[in-house]
Amino acid sequence: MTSIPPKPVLLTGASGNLGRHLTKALSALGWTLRLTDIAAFPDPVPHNATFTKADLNDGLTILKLAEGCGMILHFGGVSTEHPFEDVLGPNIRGLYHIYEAARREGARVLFASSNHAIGFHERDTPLDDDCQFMPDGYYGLSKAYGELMGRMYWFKHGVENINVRIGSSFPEPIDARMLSTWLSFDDLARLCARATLAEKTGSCVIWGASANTRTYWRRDARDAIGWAPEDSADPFAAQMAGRISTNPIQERYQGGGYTVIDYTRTAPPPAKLFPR
Ligand code: 15L
Repeated sequence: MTSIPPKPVLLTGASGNLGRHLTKALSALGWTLRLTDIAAFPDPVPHNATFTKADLNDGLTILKLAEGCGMILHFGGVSTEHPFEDVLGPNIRGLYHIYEAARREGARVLFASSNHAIGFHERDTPLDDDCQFMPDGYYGLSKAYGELMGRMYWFKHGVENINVRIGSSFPEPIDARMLSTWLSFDDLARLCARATLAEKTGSCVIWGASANTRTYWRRDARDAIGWAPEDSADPFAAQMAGRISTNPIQERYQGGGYTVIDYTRTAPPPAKLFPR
């Protein structure tokens, strides 16, 4: 299999931390990239890439940007917890524009989903890719909606999509929770490459985490696309020991700090998610 996609790849959210790393890694492989973001691109644009400043709310521009592309790596939109009205445009309407563009171009989509789509699962409950959505805020809810949008576009229009439930993609783990959720930038770049080059993907879910022995997550579609993480948070274990919060709710759930943003429940949390 060639390592260069036959058509250009559209990367949204190119000016963010993950987008900048992906730009560097994928352009170094010789890929032709179309970069876009609502914010200016802070680095020199690689010679085999172009950058267009655009708002995901602007469907026409997104359609034009995707013209001739075979893959859309969708990292754009609001990437942390925000009020509902701020999430709505970029993450819901914007995602619709991405999927309409993919449908028109016959392109595949990699959707940067998040662990916050399942954040209210308890940390001691290992999850498979078909677990229930348990969003821990408006941001996580938009990611759950995004995954469902992918499923609909696959069944209805044959648009392939890989939904990567990213744990915590940072240069290094910064707290004890990330010993479970950390995804190295390099593992992410290799995952995007495999998702782009795989012969078929259907509509699938991948847990976006490195090979962390303390992981919360198990089965997913990684074998089908030929990806396996090569890095691990394990070597940071001693350094992260004791880096936990004092909030028992935050420490109980997989979504960590996001679960306690605007948390107003006063009764103790339910012992089970779905008591029967
Ligand atoms: C995310 O989805 C965010 O984009 C990132 O900034 C982190 O907060 C991460 O989740 C996490 O859960 O650590």
